[in-house]
Amino acid sequence: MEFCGLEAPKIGRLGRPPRCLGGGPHSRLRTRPANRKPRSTVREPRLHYNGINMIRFSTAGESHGEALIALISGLPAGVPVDLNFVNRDLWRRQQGYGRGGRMKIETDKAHVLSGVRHGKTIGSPIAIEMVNRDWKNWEEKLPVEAGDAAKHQAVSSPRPGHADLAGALKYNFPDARYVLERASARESAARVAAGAMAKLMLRELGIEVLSHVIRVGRVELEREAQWDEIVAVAAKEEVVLACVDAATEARMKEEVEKAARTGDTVNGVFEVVAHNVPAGLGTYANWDERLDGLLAWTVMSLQAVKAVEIGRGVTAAESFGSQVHDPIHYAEQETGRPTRFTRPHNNAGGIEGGVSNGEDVVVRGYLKPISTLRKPLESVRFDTRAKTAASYERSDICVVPAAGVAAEAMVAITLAGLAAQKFGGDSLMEMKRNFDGYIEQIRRF
Ligand code: EPS
Repeated sequence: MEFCGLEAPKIGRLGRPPRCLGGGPHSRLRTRPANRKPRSTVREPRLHYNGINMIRFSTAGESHGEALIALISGLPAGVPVDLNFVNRDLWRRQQGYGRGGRMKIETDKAHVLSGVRHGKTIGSPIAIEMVNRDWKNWEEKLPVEAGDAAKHQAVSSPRPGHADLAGALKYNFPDARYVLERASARESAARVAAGAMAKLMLRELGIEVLSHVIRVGRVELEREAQWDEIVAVAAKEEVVLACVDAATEARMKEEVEKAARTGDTVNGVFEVVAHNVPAGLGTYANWDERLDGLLAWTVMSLQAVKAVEIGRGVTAAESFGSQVHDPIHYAEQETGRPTRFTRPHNNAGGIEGGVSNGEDVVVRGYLKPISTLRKPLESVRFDTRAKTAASYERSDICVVPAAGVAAEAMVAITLAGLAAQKFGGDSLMEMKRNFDGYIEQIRRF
């Protein structure tokens, strides 16, 4: 059978056949008499269903604009939507020792505009709005209409490390105000809202995604964190630095205090762990479908993330192979997981050959320190080019726990995209049936 001029794909890895870009079996081809040749021999392009495209998501909104918007589509119908769960993640992103004054103004809440009815997804795009409470203080300074130019609050000397200079040059802005409005990490609140939706889908497949902090400045967690400890950190009602070890967390806090005292900033490293990920997400078959590559891209896209590590990738580079690779064992008894293959450790971070291997998927993000310094670095004025100090306006001193929550969202969206690709299904029931069948297959392997 022909499908968009190509051989029809088997319902298998993709779960459902791709829709056509017009002219497919649902339109003209079906009504064309069997003996008539197609009008054109040019093959229709096949939709590229990679992990990112299957679940599409985007955000809109500026830091001091009226609202942030998250748009996510591709989730199957029937996923229960618990708004408390979404709002809890939004709250978690606002927490942490070293957060700035803005977090005292905002109480981020998801206002779902579409795609959810009677508490469940309906398969349509989900739009979520989060109002910026601070907008009322900026409405006159940053109006949508022309407004009064005298009220414009210019950012007149670019901050080293921020998008200010590169953005102003690129968009031909006379100052950096519009640049920072969109480049600000405030945008990550919208990612968290979309990511919570992806997490809700993953939760139906038994997959959970959480994060914790493993380094602030020079203070590092010097042991492995257990999944239960990470769960406990995420459940706390008071977030300090989201470290699983209290003594280390106290020393991390001192690092932030040191930065605060000296008008400086400090960041560190978060670790995202995706628990219960089945083997087989992502593939080595094509470079742009490798799970590690997709995670590196999506986590690196977060503000201030300057390096991404999968498992113990950094230490692996300075170690012998015998010390790094995770030996493969086989359990005689049921393990409570789909497979009886076990590993004594997980240096690979749950990914081998760009494919999840059944262990926890572990991704670390390395954050540069926030570039807005109370004791600013050297810069020049945009207008006169005269030497001056970089602009300063209210900012954070340390955001590692918050960035970890934002990275959870990016990991969840990436995994949900690959799960939707592998298991398919327009309804959750259909997706779960395919998922359960696959889990049974790897259990019996
Ligand atoms: C942020 C909101 C921002 C900053 C911070 C992150 O609010 P404001 O600029 O009004 O203080 O606190 O943004 C940055 C770190 C940055 O570099 O722009 C948030 O909601 O996370």
